[in-house]
Amino acid sequence: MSTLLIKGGTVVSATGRTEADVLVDGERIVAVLQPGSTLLGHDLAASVDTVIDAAGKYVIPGGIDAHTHMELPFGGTQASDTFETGTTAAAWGGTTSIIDFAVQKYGEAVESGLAAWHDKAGGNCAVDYGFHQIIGGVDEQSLKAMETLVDEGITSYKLFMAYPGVFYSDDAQILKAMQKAAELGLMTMMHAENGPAIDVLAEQLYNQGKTGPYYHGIARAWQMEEEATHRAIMLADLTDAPLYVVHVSAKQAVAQLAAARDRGKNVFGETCPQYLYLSLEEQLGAGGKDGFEGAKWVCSTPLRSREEGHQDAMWQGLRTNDLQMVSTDHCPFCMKDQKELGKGDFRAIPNGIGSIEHRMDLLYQGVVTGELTLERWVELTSTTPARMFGLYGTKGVIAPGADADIVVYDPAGHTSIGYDTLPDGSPSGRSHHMNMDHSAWEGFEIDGHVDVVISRGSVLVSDGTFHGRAGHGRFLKRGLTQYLS
Ligand code: DUC
Ligand code: ZN
Ligand code: ZN
Repeated sequence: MSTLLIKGGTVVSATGRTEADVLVDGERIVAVLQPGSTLLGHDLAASVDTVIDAAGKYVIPGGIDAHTHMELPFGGTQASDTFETGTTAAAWGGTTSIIDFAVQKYGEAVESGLAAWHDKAGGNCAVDYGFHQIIGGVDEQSLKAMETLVDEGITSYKLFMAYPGVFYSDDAQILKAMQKAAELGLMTMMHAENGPAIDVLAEQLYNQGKTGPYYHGIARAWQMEEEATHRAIMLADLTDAPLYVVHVSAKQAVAQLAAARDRGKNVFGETCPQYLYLSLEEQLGAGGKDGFEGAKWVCSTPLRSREEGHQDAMWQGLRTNDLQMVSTDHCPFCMKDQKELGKGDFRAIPNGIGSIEHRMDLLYQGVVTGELTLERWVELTSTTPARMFGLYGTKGVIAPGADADIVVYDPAGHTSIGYDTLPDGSPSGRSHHMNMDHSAWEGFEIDGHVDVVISRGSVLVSDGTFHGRAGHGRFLKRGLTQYLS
């Protein structure tokens, strides 16, 4: 077992910051000490195997991305990152744990969906990983199977109010699942969009010849998100089931969450970097309403109008704790052969954006621009995800006994985001590690840099080099949520 001292940095937690040295023995943090401390007369720097100089840098708990989709079969294709490529990209970006979604498809047993996810991820991850369980068909069998999830370390499951005929659950199914979840202590995660109504709107637009990616955003109107969010909250209220609404993008949905929280309900919301920075006009409409470049940014819920102020409302929700977390909903597809499936019909564009590598940086930029405090950055990207999904203590904190998942972040560094070939084929001089043929974040500049990434005491990234390996990441058996009021 090796020992490590991270020396001279500013340790940032969800509640404050302090100058401290962090001592790691094997996989765990064993002490957080006054800078330059000796311990029982030992010169620590001379006694450990490795010293990392963090002077002038932030020392933060490793990022936890609680919403990813590696190798997800979706929209007639499959998300382009494998567990190996996706978790390697995560490590490069300072994310040391992910929670991916195991899928039970309609007609399939929950147990076999889950086993398939263990097969895909086992031995292939560069960082630690857990699972939520998608229940794509709520029936007697899947309700019964939910009873085994807690023992499997899977304490949250996702339902969809969208995608009729694929993952969709109707209100009766949602009610039954929430009753079961309340009994078991499971967190219900909800894709809150009114799918049947959206499908009608999408068909009408298509029949009018409005076939480009821009119309994906028009069909998935904010009213569809607000209505479904409200309905999910009411069903959760009735059943006393804690509710976590994923990928919130409409300001009206935030208002629904805020109102429920003001009534004391255990209702939570996650947003994603794309809903903070990107918009209907600039990205989905890139290349004009009938262009196809906007396909890069087709995701659901959709990017929303900047004119309507949704992005500002997301930042505000993060400040006021009406939204508690930022995950990526990392669901990458290449343009070639994947997004292109929807040329001439936006309904066939696979839904998803790849951001796992950039979440910590993109949110840090919110600190630079004054949207968030440093402490809130740590809380949103690591501490709350750990508490929300039953990992806190082991993950999400720099404290003795916690896993040594640590990022050294340089506020004087710089990160230029992008991919090496621009849409016109010319070189951009930038690269990423996600398995994608483009970047949804081309041209984003970050006034900070992920310098060193440590997972359970192993240095995965330092000096611009990846030292990790597929198979380092372990399955995280999660406990029940630690976030309920
Ligand atoms: N919802 C997700 O959470 N991820 C991918 C697609 C979707 O609709
Ligand atoms: Zn979803
Ligand atoms: Zn998702």
